[in-house]
Amino acid sequence: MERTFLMIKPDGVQRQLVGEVIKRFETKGFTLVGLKFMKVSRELAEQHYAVHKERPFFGSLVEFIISAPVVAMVWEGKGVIASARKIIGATNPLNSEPGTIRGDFGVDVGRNLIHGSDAPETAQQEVSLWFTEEELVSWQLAVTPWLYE
Ligand code: IDP
Ligand code: MG
Repeated sequence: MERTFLMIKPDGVQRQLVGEVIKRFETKGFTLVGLKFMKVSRELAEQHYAVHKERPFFGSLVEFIISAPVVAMVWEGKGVIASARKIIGATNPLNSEPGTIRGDFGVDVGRNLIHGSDAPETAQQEVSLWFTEEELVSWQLAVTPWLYE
């Protein structure tokens, strides 16, 4: 079963959208396997966004991520990596479709509420960057037979 890393960014926490965001992944039918509420260290933020190191927004992005608490999560399910990206919406909330998290709640690209891994390789990297094996819980939803044929 596929796993992905999601992070409700400081703006999502401050906007009090934690419950709303979790609800969207729960009601879709995905399974929560890891969750922590935390202040992010500069080192972790820089590692997480290392791919963007040369971009002009890298400095302000890291400052923003470490500025206030985030909710780090791992979700599991069939096709969860690509599906979560659809549920989240396009990077710039002004281009995100209504019905997506960014489309429904955001305006600015630097305040786009939530991160989601973009591919199987990055999902694996990000899950192990943010969580230890012991912090992840293997379990099965009781409704599994009603979600999967
Ligand atoms: P993603 O979060 O949709 O995967 P990426 O291109 O990987 O988007 O960029 C990572 C994060 O960097 C974005 O979510 C956004 O917060 C920030 N970002 C991306 N492009 C810009 C920009 O042009 N200006 C300011 N911030 C940006
Ligand atoms: Mg990205």
